[in-house]
Amino acid sequence: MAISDYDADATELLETYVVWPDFLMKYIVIGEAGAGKSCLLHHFTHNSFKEHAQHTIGVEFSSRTVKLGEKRIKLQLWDTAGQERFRSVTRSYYRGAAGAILVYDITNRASFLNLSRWLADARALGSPNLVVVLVGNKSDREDDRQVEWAEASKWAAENDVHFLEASSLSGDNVEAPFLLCARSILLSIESGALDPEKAGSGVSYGDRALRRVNSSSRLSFGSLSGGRRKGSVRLKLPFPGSGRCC
Ligand SMILES: Nc1nc2c(ncn2[C@@H]2O[C@H](COP(=O)(O)OP(=O)(O)O)[C@@H](O)[C@H]2O)c(=O)[nH]1
Ligand SMILES: [Mg+2]
Repeated sequence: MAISDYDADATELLETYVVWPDFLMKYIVIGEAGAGKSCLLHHFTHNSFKEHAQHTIGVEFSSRTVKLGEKRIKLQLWDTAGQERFRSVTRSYYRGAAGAILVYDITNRASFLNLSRWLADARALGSPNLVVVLVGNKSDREDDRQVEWAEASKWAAENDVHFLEASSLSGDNVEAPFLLCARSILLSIESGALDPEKAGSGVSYGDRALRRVNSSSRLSFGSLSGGRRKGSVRLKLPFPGSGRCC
């Protein structure tokens, strides 16, 4: 048996046990201090509410791999501090982000009124194809609501961002913003608008994709090969929770 056959066997074995991602995507989570960014991320990565949340100092990193259709996507998640004094530090992490989860607190009108500023920063510094998902957090506190769903939905449409409400406490809709963002980015890749091989795109091919490129000298993603595609991919996105989304 040739050495390359052993290599092929070993690779197959590894792929059975190791989950290789097809893509890596950089996300930033931004918005006013106290909006619930860290709790939202914590629920997404740990499937539980973060008790005794403390102010984020500067920037914190976490990651989670999700599956959309046949694609495995490793999300690299940068949680930023909302306080003004950390602004210059946190802004340096915006560079080249593919996705932004922009969070406000539905019970705090000020956190909604400041959204334009956060969005402008993210658009100025993130990837040119930045996908933004606006999240109205704390939907469990309906009685204290200060921002109506319709008003936020209108703002989102005017500013060309996706929108939904979520609760990091109950877990309602906590996965949806991250999946919605990934789906939009994948569709940009599929349409040829976003090239993962381009620096600053905020997306790169993961090991699984590279392995396929190396072994067959071509991408075997079907349609997910940027502008070179022929067919089209269908992404099934199961949205957990019953919250509204547009
Ligand atoms: N009721 C409720 N409280 C939340 C929710 N998300 C966060 N909180 C609370 O809001 C406060 C700020 O949360 P944190 O995640 O630290 O906000 P950040 O500054 O945006 O990261 C904390 O006291 C959390 O317990 C939520 O969905 N519902
Ligand atoms: Mg925080």
